Amino acid sequence: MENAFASTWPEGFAADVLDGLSRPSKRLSCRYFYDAEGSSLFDEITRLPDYYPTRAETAILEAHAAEILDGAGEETTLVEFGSGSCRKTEILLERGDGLAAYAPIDICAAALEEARARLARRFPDLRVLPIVADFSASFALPREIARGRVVGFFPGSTIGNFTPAEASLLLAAIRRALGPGGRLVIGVDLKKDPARLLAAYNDPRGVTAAFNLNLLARINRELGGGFDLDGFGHQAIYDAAEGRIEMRLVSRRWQQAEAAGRAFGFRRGEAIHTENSYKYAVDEFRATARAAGWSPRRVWTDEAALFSVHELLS
Ligand code: AVI
Repeated sequence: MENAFASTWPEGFAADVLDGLSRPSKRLSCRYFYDAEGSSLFDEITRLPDYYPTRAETAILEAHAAEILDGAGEETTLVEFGSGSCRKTEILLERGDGLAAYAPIDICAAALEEARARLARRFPDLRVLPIVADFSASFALPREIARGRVVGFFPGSTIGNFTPAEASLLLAAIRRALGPGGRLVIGVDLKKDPARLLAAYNDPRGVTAAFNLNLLARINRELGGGFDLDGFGHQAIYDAAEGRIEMRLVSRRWQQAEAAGRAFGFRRGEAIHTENSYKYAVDEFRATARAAGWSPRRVWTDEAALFSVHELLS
C-alpha cells in the first residue's frame, strides 16, 4: 500500500457512498480504493509494464538519493506522508547518512507495523517512529519530532489524486506541520503524450479495471451492497483541459443496486466518477507549491521525462 487514503472509516464510508450516489453526477471517493484487496491490486498495478510512474520515480530516487538527502544528517528526521509499505523510502535510507529517525505516517496501523518490523531488520540502528494518522485531515507532528530538523517525503504522485485547490491546501498543511526550516521531497507525475497516460490507466490485463471495480465489491462486502460487478465497466479518459486522468465505472445497462441500505438506479451508460489523477508540468507544480507558501528548489526527472521529484523549502 502506498497512498494517502488507506484503510477504513466504516461510518464515513457509508455516509460518503450515500452522498456520492445520490448526486446527479454520481461519484465515489478514491480514498476507499485501498482496503486489503485494493491495496494488493494497487501493488500489482505498480508492477505493470504500462504503469510507468512507480518505475520512473524509483529510477530518480536511485540515481539521486544522496543529492536528495543532501544536508540531512544526524539531527534530521525523515517524515513520510502516506507511507504504506515504505519501499521507496528504503532507497533513501540505504544511501542516507545516519538520519536521526524515520517517522512514517499512515492511517493503516497494520501496514506501519509490517514496515517497522522490516526496517528494524534492515536498518537496526535507525529509530523508527510510526505515526497512525490521516494526514489529509488536520494533523500535527509529535513534539519530539517537530523540535528537530525535519525532511518530509511524499512520493508516488498521490498529490495528483487531489484537485489543485485541495493539493494547495494539503501542501500548506504539510508546510505548517513540518515547521520553520522544513523541507519536502515530493513525487509528481508529469504531463505527457495522452496515449502514454491512457495506456497506464487502461492496462490490457485488466488489473486497473479490477482495482476500480473493487470499490463496488467493497461496498458489497462492507455495506451490504448488491452491486452486480459484471454490470459495470472500467473507463479511464484523459481530460486535457483539466490535465487529469479520470476513472469511472460505467453502467452497462439499466439496473438498480442497493448500497448502504438504499436503492440506487443506474441508466445504461451512466458513470460513477471514482478518481482524478492530475498531471503537472514542472512549472505548474512549482506554482502550486508557491501558492501554498513553499519555495521550490531543485527538481529531478527521469531520462524520458515521465515523472518529477521536487524539493520544496519552507
Ligand atoms: C495512488 N495514485 C497516485 C495512483 C494514480 O496513478 O493516480 C492510483 C491509481 N489509479 C489507477 N492506477 C493507479
